[in-house]
Amino acid sequence: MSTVIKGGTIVAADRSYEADILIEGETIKAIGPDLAGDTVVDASGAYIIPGGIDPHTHLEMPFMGTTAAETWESGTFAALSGGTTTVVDFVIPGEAGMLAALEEWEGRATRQASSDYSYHMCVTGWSEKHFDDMAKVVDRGINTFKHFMAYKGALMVNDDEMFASFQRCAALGALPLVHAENGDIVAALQQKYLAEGTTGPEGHAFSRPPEVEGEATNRAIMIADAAGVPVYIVHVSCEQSHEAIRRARQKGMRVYGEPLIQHLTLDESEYFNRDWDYAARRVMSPPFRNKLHQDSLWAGLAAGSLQVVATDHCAFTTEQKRFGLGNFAKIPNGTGGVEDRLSVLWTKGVETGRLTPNEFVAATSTNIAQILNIYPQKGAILPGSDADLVVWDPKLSKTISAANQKSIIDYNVFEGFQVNGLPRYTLSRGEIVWADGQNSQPQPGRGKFIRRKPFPAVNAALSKWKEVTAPRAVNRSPEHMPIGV
Ligand code: DUC
Ligand code: ZN
Ligand code: ZN
Ligand code: ZN
Repeated sequence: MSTVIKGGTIVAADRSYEADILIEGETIKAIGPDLAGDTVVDASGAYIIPGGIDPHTHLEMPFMGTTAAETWESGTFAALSGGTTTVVDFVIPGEAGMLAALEEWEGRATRQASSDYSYHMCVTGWSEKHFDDMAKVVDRGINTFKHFMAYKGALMVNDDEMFASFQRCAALGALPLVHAENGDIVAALQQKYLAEGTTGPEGHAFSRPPEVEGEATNRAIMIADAAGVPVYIVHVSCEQSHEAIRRARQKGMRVYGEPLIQHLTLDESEYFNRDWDYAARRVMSPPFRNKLHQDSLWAGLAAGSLQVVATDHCAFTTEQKRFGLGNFAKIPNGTGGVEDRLSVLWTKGVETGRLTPNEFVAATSTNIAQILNIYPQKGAILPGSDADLVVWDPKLSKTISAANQKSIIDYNVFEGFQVNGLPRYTLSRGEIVWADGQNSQPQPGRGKFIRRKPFPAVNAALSKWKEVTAPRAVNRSPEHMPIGV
């Protein structure tokens, strides 16, 4: 059985061109003019883009005394309906450690996922067991480790723990990810605002100003430099953080920055002079910022100092948000976005001229695949790549509304947004899994775990301290080397 996608314009990260795509089984077999296949998918008048990759989701995550309500079943189908064919979710170890948590995540994902998926492993403390478990996690096909510099008393790691973990990442060829907010200052500001009687959702924004993000981003980058490892900063929301990333990149460090579609398009006015539910539904960390910060993020995407656009999809119901009535610090942090990332970015980015269609593809798919080391299996339209393809119709439009979304949450932070550009078809490994207007259904269990190998790249530290001590011992056993290196 073969499928040919005919009549469209292929938009890759590096160029756009007209060609047909022949798919055999789950992969792309050929690209060229006048190809024939058993089934024809009509792409006339449309673009063909590589399936979106959302590098940042929290499906069914236990967090802040509750569990994110978006399930693997609803979240991954919502993703496909919006043109995202792979999600990368965060595994949070509990008392039983990383490997036990991984089993839990795998249990949920294998049964429920309609889209392909991968994981990042969170490092929430440090011990000899963490040191050992990280190697086992890498052997399981996970090459990224996430560190929270915020959420004091819960997920937060201190600098010594982060430095130990970063050094371990360097030795394993893994990439550390960082949630960069100064958790000590956030905790102090939360107490201050609560003591002053500011208990509503606006207190959330006041207690997490851009300075706490800028400080932590700088610190994470310097610790990464000391450890000689690249670093990826998640949900970059402000100029202070973006500036730190720009500066490091200019010095030759591999530092990556990930803004979210929410921070690009929603601003701090969402928290002020609103009814409680409206504002609380938009409480996430970092909070939404003002227009100057938004402009900085858009500029970074165009200039390449920020590389990817994610969602941090971590969706709670209104009822769950109300756990924080009377105390903003207890409002579960998180918003949705996995369904709408591509259409909102197309409308607010490409249609406005801020991004080219090729930059759009780079930020939603190709750059992510490269940074996470799954390119060109994912993120590419090339012979041999997985046939994760979206027939992207710039003339399809809709008004975003919770009333007709695939997400099972009772609201949508983009409610009322008019978007142009939607998938006519989404193909996952060669199969049409979403067709506009055709009542597509989730296929729980269809999604596959995507293994990610360690990286060839390390950062030769700019810091000099290692040169005057012992040379760094890098443990690179052959199974930790990517193919071709
Ligand atoms: N921020 C959120 O808003 N939710 C999940 C975790 C995070 O860091
Ligand atoms: Zn040991
Ligand atoms: Zn975070
Ligand atoms: Zn997150």
